[in-house]
Amino acid sequence: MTQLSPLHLYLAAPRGFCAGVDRAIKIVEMALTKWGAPVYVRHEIVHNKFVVDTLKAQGAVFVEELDEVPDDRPVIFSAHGVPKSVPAAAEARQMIFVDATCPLVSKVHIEAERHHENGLQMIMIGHAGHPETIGTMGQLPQGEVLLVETVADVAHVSPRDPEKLAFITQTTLSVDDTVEIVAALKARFPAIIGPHKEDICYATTNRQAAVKAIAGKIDALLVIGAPNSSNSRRLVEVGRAAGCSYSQLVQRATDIDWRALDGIRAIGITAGASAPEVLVNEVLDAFRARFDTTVELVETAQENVEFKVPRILRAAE
Ligand code: 0JX
Ligand code: SF4
Repeated sequence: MTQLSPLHLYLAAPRGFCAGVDRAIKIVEMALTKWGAPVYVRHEIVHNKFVVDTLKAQGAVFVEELDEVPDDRPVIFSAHGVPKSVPAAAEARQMIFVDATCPLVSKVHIEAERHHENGLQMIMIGHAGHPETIGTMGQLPQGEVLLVETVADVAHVSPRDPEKLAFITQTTLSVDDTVEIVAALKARFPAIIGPHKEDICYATTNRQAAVKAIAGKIDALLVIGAPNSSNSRRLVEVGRAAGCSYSQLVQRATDIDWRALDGIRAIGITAGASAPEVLVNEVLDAFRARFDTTVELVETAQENVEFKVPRILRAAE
């Protein structure tokens, strides 16, 4: 038998599902129990193909727009949030709908509304076209939320009144990049009001901190997550910025480029907030099959956040 080469595998913690993802998936499962199939879901409930395929097999039907849902079937809005126009359209059609927007995203929506009521225009730090950005910007009338994606964008944004401004952020941004964008905003608009830190959530912050803790010890980092998962992609970038030049996103074990990992002695593994632990285990097993693997858990924080499902589903609990 050939001897397997030794590999030290640092497993980041926290990793994987956050409280908002847990809740969103539970909402779909409970809706299926309560109303039977099909239950429609507007947009991927969370950005993960495995999760979506599992729910599809149970009778969930995923669509991008509300127009694709028949009036007489329940519809769930994804964890990322929706513009105000979406529940309004569902109400107008007298549909049953359940909002699986993460409460930490809803908190940002409420923040934006409060500032708007106080006469402030908003600057949102986020990624153009991402459903959370679309949903958050869609809480206020057109033109009331201006988007900046980078420090460079700050120089070009033109608010109505620089004295009457507040900023909000997407929940899944890079903590370090956002600090720089906020600093640029404050330098250009000293009167701007913002949250204490930013709106980046606990799960995003903790997963990035765990990656930083292992980045200096490893030859390669694999982040389990989907290409359309913003928080997962940020983990890849955080790994790279922290000094691990081979930092890659993989959806599951079959995506791993084993040739690129030839000769490595230490690897880091983490998972985005929408990636299930079953895929982490699949990746660990793939390493165990190819290397004499020692797994070391690197835990930089403990999480005990839990969110209740909406009242309409609680009887099905
Ligand atoms: O693309 P995101 O990271 O915003 O979403 P994903 O991967 O579905 O993660 C969970 C939902 C996060 C909402 O804030
Ligand atoms: Fe909520 Fe944060 Fe998870 Fe997004 S990443 S669903 S904001 S807990």
